[in-house]
Amino acid sequence: TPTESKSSDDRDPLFARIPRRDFMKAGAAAGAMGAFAGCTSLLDDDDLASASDVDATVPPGEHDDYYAFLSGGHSGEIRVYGVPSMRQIMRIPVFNKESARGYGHDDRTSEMLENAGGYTWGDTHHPRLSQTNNDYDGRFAYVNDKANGRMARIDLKYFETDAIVDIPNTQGVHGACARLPDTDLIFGVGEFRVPMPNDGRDLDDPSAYTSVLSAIDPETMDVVWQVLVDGNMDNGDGGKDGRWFFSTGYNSEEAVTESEMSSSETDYVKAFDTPAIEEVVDAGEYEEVNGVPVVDGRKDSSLNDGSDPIVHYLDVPKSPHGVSVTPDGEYAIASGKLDPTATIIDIERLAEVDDSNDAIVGQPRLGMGPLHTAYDGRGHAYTTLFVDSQVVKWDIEAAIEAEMGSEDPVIEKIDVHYNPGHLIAAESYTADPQGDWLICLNKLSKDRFLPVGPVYPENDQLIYIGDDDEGMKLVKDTPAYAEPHDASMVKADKLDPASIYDPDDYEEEFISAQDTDIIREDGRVHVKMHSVRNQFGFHDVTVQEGDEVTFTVTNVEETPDMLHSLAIPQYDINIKLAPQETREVTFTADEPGVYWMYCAFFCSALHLEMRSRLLVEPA
Ligand code: CUK
Ligand code: CUA
Repeated sequence: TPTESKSSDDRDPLFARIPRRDFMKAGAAAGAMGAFAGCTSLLDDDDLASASDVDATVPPGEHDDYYAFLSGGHSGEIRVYGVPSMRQIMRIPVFNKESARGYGHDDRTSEMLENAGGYTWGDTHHPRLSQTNNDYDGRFAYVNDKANGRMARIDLKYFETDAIVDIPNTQGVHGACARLPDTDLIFGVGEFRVPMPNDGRDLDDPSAYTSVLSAIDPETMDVVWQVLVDGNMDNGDGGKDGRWFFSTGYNSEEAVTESEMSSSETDYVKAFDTPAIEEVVDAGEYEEVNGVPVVDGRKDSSLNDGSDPIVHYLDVPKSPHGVSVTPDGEYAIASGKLDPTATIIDIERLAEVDDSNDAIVGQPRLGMGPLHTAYDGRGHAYTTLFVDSQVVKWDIEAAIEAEMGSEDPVIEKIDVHYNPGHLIAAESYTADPQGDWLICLNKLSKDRFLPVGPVYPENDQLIYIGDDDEGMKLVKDTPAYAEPHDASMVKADKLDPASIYDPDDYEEEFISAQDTDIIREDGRVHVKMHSVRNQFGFHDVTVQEGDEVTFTVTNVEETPDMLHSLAIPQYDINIKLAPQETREVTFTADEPGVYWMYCAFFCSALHLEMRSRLLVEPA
């Protein structure tokens, strides 16, 4: 039936709030399009041929054109896909422990996770890659932890997490984005409002709760300042010229229940004038809370009452969710979520007008549940419609010329399956999007894949957007484990990952065959050993019950792809060792007995023989 391809699902909480007439309209359009889709036999052969024209096949042995970095939501990780094949090439653990990469098992990564709060999970939403001059420079990716208010950095030389900051004074860091053109600040957008500091005061006085925008130095990963705001925030994006940062927000009502949070007709887009905020910090006009300078950017702050406020509050309908800046840097476009429109903010005007709302220059009517917007670099915007289960393509300049609320700027809609959140077009977050591929990250897959029990995969759909005459083409379904939110897509030749480790890049001591040694002093045993096909530096390592044991292990191979690991199962250890990599692990040998240590990567025909004994003598 027509409605099966739509998300007209009466359990959908968004649906309950859409005005009745909008529902009717959406329903009618859905019915019409669904009926058409159900009659494929009526399409002539030409239509069918053009629908399969786009070739996204990448033959065996060939490489993709793009890397896509998808967040993994509350799996805590990042996934790396090749586009257009949509093959998952790698997973990068970030806030989660992961045994196959030894992440959270060796001393360095477990200390990093411990120092970042010691949580065992996180909720990654927005992976953004570092840029130089508004183009990807291949150095780092940054991603937020919405759950525990953290920000992590991934080193793209090794595709591994190398720093995490646990951001003080905030709970739930949602939007994550950089100040461009040169990624000189990373912003974490505070979502949940809490007392400041959250030390037991004002427990049940929500009017005293606050949320903050946090600015993080991308090199040191220190929080350098925060701005206190009214209402909470949601997503964010940076302007292209080093000045503005935009965040959406719901709950301008500052309420604590769902119905109160969505009661008012408008919420804020906040525009942060970041150099002005830095001046305020330099002038010492802040309060230090938990070691961070906190600037008051609330509406009634004295810093906001002149003609040049540090934070502009724009009234945008209704619980705006996504916000993204156009590739030319001229507009910030925010989506209404509970309103069928998107709001176009003219960034240059923002600095000129007395009333910030006068910088709103367009409000096209797009459809039900608009969430996020991506760009092709040809003047088009692509917005996900969560409730309608569609992607709508529209013309940005036409939307500025049209009357507010007009549907005229809409060029085309395509059904997606189902309930899309983010979508990402190739290099959409740079000044020069590629305009060919778009991935739509759908929250529900319903009937698209073989059933696997009550937990369904999500569906990341590949859409070709490179042909404005032929229109958008849905090319591929890709099941995804819970749950991608956002992604960044970068041309493959802009990244230059290492194929083996460079020992100069880490602090652990490189252990060659000659260095292999056991050092014992006062209840401490330091085992230094190399590993190579098909053995560890020692056949046996003997320690005393109660000894504190450190293994420093190097994989001395120089052949790419020749990984080993050191697994000591009964001590819950598995450290992975890529070629030329050294890792350390420390534990207390508190159980006497014989423990086989083995290599967990299938490294050669004698891989199973690559094992040694840990002998723990009773005290
Ligand atoms: S959010 Cu998840 S679909 Cu974190 Cu950008 Cu909109
Ligand atoms: Cu080394 Cu298996």
